Amino acid sequence: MSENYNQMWTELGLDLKAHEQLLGILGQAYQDIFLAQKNRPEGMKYFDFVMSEVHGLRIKELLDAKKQGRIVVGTFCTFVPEELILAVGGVCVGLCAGAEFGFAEAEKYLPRNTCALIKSIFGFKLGKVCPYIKSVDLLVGENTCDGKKKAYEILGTLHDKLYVMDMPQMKSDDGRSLLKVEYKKFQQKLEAISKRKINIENLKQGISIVNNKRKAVHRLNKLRAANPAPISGLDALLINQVYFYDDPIRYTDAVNKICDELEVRVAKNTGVFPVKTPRILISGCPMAVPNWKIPMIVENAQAVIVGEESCVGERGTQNLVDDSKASIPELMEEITTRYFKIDCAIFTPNPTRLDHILHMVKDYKADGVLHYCLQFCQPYQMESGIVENALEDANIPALRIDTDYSQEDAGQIRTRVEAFIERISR
Ligand code: BJ8
Repeated sequence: MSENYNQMWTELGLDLKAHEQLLGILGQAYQDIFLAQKNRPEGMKYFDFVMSEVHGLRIKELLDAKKQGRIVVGTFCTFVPEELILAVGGVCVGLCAGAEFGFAEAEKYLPRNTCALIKSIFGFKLGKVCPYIKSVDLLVGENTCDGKKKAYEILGTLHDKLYVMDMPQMKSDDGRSLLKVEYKKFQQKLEAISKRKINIENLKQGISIVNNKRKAVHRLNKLRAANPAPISGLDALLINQVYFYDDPIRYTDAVNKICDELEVRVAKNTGVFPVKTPRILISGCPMAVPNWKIPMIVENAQAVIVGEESCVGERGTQNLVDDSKASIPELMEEITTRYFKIDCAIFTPNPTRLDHILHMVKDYKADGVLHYCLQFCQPYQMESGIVENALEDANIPALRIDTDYSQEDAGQIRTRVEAFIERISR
């Protein structure tokens, strides 16, 4: 970290000792997992810097933005439209929830058999180690899975800035209307706390900024279809994780720069792994920072991850908002249209997710799919059988892994992953 931020963290109410411990563990993990990789693109230096300053400089930027009268909004789900937050001049940050920290504290409020992602939200909050959750003017929950839905009721007693958005469960006309109404209510909430009105200009600008960010990651995705893969799955995942924290314009610029570099690699037929390296698509639950366990195991076993069918990945970033309309109601309609296409497993039925996985296998020339679930995540665990059947029908090898954030099962997962890689290498 470039500066000593102790005073800032103290003022935010962090537990400095616990926080230092967390940063120490993360710093070492980052060194071992990311910096130890070979043939990394030069452009990854930017993302390394962002990660090294994720609790430092970025938090300072958020606090500076607040001093200028801008609101900071924390989110946990890709259904929260960043476009509206930007339109009121706000800053949107996705809160991580990807580490096993403070679980003993979290389990005082949540049943033990709650998914690790939800426990992590509580662990970071209760352990006083997350400067983001301490900086927000609004924390947005959403009624997606039952676990999150009920957990927000409890989180609301611990955090006074929580706002919960209702969510449809079916892709019906009524479901779409519900989402539209919820986005309208969210717009009003944002306008009230920011004291700024959404108008055509700022809304179009918000849409354009987020569309550009998505276009940049679409460009990155396309480049990953090349063989040899020009970037590791770990680095590509990191870029997808930083998507949620960084300033969106600066991020877009950095992703486009790395894409320029990767284009040269593709033209020269060079990559991070040899041409015959088995190619794997990951599908399932989102992998929030610093959840790197599965990709690390896969790539250490000499396979390359070429895509993520995940909310920290293509499920979260596919599709743009049509910004050609000339009125706020029409633009709000287009925002609803774009977000309503997200094929999260909370929807029943959810056939477009299957289509998307099959397309991704084809587009990225994957040899197999690793279906990744967090234990106790009912929506994705329930869907994993449906996904597996669809892949079997299409003759695509699949491996189902259910895990959590601990390292206890790492050895067992490694053995299964290595056997799978051997199977798809033949
Ligand atoms: S749109 S995937 S980000 S809800 S892992 S908490 S589902 S029990 S994260 Fe998600 Fe939005 Fe859907 Fe995407 Fe529940 Fe499962 Fe836990 Fe999960």
